[in-house]
Amino acid sequence: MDEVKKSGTVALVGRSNVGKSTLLNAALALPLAIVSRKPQTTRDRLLGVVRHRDTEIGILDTPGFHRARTKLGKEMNRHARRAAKEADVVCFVVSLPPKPKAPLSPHPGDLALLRQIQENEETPVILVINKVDLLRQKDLLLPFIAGYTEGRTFAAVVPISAQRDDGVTRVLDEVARLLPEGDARFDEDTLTDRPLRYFAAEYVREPILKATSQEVPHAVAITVERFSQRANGIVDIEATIHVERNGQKRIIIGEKGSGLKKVGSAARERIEALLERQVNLQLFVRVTAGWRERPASLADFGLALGTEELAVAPLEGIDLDALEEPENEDA
Ligand SMILES: Nc1nc2c(ncn2[C@@H]2O[C@H](COP(=O)(O)OP(=O)(O)O)[C@@H](O)[C@H]2O)c(=O)[nH]1
Ligand SMILES: [Mg+2]
Repeated sequence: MDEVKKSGTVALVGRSNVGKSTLLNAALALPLAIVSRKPQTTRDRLLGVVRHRDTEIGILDTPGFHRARTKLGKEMNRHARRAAKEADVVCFVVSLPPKPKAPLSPHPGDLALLRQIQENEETPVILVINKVDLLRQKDLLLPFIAGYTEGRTFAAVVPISAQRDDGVTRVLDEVARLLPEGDARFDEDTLTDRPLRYFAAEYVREPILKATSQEVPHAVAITVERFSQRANGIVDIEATIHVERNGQKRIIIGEKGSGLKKVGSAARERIEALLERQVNLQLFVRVTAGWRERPASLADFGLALGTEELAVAPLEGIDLDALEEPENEDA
């Protein structure tokens, strides 16, 4: 491995569902972050560390900017704003629409967000155009890109397909080019700043996002009560699935517990792959009414950023309706 000569962080920011977490996973060559077609899958920021040639890149995956209806949603937007402020480089990720057809124009929510990010920060911004695999008529791409770049300055523009790992190396090349000289900040085998139990919780949430719809995915939070390893290496995990209402609890448990069983086995497989250990996973479902509005619950569930105010108000002066996003139909 090359000696590290440069180091720094890049924040992946953008609307929900454009493929930020998929891009992080492609860069890590590991499905660390959870991905789904539901908006607001990512709830806080997640750091993944890659060594790219002579550069150590800390990649900050963030929640998608969206019109927040709950305290949870507001915290999520703040996580993203803060990551964009702190990072050395911002990758502003946009994507082609699920069924691209001419004429393609930029999403108005993207333009509103760009205005705010570029006005308030001196940080260089790389425009990443994701999901180019959806485009059969490749000649539509250039005018689409021009819709973003006209009258704006980007440090680079990189069309990619995060899902097919196409163009991801170029994103890392461009990020590395913009990072300052410096020593490695992490051990060579450090992958993330999050503890394993964080991923255990996320990997329980992921199959629930996939199996449920409408309000249920948003009303779910996971806490891990036990995470311990036996002498023979087996890892025992006990986790609670918090929902807001009894009806949601019934949906998750399913007929004779079949729903919960499916969630448990999908989550267990995912956790075992990360830990490379056999896992014994026990799940409980509990109604914690109104948790998304209760600061104490958000703190308990590890979703609060804290009380410190951002120097820049999140999403000030943005047409929030432009950020409305239906569930993604692709993938
Ligand atoms: N067709 C296509 N779909 C993608 C691509 N990248 C991500 N997706 C899908 O878009 C959805 C949202 O992805 P995710 O990474 O969770 O988006 P995020 O909300 O920005 O983090 C998922 O269903 C992904 O599988 C891509 O390059 N091409
Ligand atoms: Mg995400």
